Amino acid sequence: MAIERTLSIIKPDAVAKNAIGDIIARFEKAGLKVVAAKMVHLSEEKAGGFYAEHKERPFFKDLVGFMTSGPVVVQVLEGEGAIAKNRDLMGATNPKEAAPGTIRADFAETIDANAVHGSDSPESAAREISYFFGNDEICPR
Ligand code: RTP
Ligand code: MG
Repeated sequence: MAIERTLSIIKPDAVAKNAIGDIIARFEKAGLKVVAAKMVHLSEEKAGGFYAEHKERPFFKDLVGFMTSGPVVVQVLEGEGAIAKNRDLMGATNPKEAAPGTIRADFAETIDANAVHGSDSPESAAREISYFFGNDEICPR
């Protein structure tokens, strides 16, 4: 399988729980490398633009409110099949449906505050990575 990059966000609920290290350890143990990372408190504009695909959905306002409620940690993860691997590690969107041992099963309580984001396709990964990082902020290793 090809080496890919994907965008991961540790969301405000997981940052507030002091779970940044535990979550990044799961990525590293699964063979993914962090090649870019920063902590940022998103503005409404930045969070809304990030989730623009959901603009017309009933949960959009709550989603932007949640994503701007505290700092997040944004990372680029690199590795074999990184996009699907990260989605597998995350578990289902609704933590109540997430498989045991996944990040959302272990760190999230609700569908609104579900601990992590991960790109869902090569196209969204490319868009999301460039939404947060310039080429000079990504460190191949
Ligand atoms: P994410 O984009 O954050 O990685 O999550 P996802 O792909 O698993 O889910 P997505 O469909 O892209 O939805 C983005 C976020 O919106 C919230 N959501 N709420 N109330 C609802 O029915 C509902 N559906 C989605 C979730 O917080 C989800 O992570
Ligand atoms: Mg999504």
